[in-house]
Amino acid sequence: MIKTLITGMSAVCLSAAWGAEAPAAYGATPTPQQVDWQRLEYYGFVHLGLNTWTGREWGYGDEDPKLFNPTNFDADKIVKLFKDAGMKGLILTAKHHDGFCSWPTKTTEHNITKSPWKDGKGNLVAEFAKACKKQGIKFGIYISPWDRNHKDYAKPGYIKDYYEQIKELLTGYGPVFEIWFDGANGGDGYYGGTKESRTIPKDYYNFPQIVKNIRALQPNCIIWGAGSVGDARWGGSEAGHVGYPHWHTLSTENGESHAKGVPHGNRWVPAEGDTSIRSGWFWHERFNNSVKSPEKLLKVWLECVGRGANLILNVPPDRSGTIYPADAKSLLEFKSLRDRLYAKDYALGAKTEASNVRGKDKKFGPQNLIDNNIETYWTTDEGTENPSVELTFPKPVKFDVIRLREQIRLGQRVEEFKVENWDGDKWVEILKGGTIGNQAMLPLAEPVTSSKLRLTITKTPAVPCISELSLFLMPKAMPKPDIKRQGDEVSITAPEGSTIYYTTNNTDPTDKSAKYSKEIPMPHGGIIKARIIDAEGNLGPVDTLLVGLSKKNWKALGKNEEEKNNAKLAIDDDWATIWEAEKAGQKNPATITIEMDKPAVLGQFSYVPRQDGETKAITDQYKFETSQNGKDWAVVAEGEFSNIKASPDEQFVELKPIAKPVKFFRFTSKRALDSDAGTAAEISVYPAKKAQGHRKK
Ligand code: FUL
Ligand code: CA
Repeated sequence: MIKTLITGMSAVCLSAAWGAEAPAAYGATPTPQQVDWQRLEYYGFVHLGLNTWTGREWGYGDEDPKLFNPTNFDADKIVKLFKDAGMKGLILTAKHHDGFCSWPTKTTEHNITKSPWKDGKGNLVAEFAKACKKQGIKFGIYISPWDRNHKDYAKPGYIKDYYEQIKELLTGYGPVFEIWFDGANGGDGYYGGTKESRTIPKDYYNFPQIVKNIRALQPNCIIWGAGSVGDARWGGSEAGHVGYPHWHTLSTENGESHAKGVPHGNRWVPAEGDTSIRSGWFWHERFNNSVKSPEKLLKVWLECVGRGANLILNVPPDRSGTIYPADAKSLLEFKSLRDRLYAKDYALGAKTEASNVRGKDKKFGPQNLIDNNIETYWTTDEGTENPSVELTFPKPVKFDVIRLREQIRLGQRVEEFKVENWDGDKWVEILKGGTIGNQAMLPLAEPVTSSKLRLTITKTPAVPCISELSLFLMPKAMPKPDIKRQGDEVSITAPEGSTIYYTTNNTDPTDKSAKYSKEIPMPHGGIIKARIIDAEGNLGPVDTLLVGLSKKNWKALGKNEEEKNNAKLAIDDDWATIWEAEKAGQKNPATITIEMDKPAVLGQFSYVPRQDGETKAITDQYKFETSQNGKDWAVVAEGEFSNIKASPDEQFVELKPIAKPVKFFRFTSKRALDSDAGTAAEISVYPAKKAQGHRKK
């Protein structure tokens, strides 16, 4: 009896000793919370606040809380939409830069109890938290460090209140999966009525302390931003995409590394790409035509989630508190595009064979790549050179997207890999990849038909631990035409053979609308919408362009030729050429003065910041004036281009009503980013009537 027991025990021990040992972790590794978070992939952002009513992107801090009144608001409806769209959570702007708190905080009067909504008894945070819990998606909080309302901002007094606000939010509303610390700190604001510019002292917020406080209250909450001590980082652009090759690691806090991370860095700080489904983070009527198409969103998806980052997509409610129909439609169609993309994984069912398996142990074998289990992985013996796996398909498969995943619990390793297809007598490379990490879902230029495929890991500092390999086929989507203004005319281009329909009355084109055949004259501007409709009557996505007055015969004025020639670059219909005040020896306030060919009643102007990737010298405070005779000027707009550094998009500004037609306008750069002279890639003006709509670049 005793003998059998011993034999039984040693058998157990021996089998453990025979099995190969898992590779040791490599470099920085994620916490279990970070792994869970990285697997969420996708969640929604909700910007709703006083800006929704003022039309601003950054409130100044002096807005009246009485404006806040989303009369048809229903958190359940919004949460249901997000859930139907495949989102795993929702993050709400509990407090944006304007300082307005959308919960009844005890820290400031500038809060929702002063709003007429629900007779001052409303609590936006509570309603969203409850709806998320009820419908089983996660709830998160955005709480801006910058507070343009608080009288003590940039002084010690504010910090106490700010910490208390965080505490209120983390103790009153159940689990918070992510807390968002925006990096924007613009300087000027209302600040209790002092209306001044304030600079914060170094380490003002003391993020290490904030992190400690949060961990004590909600240890599972992912801290986004927070200087160099957070759990997750910005993806580096507000267009949603992140860089590739893509690393989940950072070494030191370094602005340049947001998009791509730092190869083999010593801190695990995975990226989250953020973008809005429409122009602006808050809902504004003027952007109702700017909603991203499902195809465009799929592109963002591939360049964000497909590179291993999480995507947070902003879908902001309008003034009624509901999601605008065009936004909701695009959001759901984007979901169905993804469903089609993921509908079939063509790698499943293949026979797998590896050049090397760690300790010849089946538990590390290549079948783990296609077992639909993200935890199991293929790995090799130490020191194996260029390990590879062959997949043989029972029947040839066709695909144009390849997705790989590493077992990130053991760290991010792979730097380069390649995929080859067997063409009958030799291997042909179809993909040269960089990093893998959480996932690398890379589109091929062309669909590939394959009976045998080979993955080779060509560069890695430690044995690869690859957990999944999938093959997908991109859903066929109808392309969007491209509308362009050229001089007096508008042209529309689309892939050859497609039929384009367009309207100029701000309605979506149908097959009853005008068919496009040649340039459309539009010297006085207007709004043009176009889409492709195929032979079966399928409707493609609509492209919209708000067309300004023709600049063809405009004159740039100036003291000398240099000034004039320089200013011309802002009215040449070319976003690549830039007016640079400094080049003509001008300093802020620097001006461009334009004489139009004909007098016009203007309703709007737009400013395109430089599009060359630089942010230096982008104008962020402006003045816009008009004149009938070029001598007497009236200021018809003045303000800031909020958030232009992070989102360098075309800015549209409505003008104070102008009674009589004007022949001249003047744009003044009052302040510019990191420079004492401004720039402009393009300035346009729009007629007063129907000054509506806009599309993002
Ligand atoms: C930025 C902010 O300044 C924007 O207003 C917006 O909230 C965006 C998500 O983050 O940094
Ligand atoms: Ca230009």
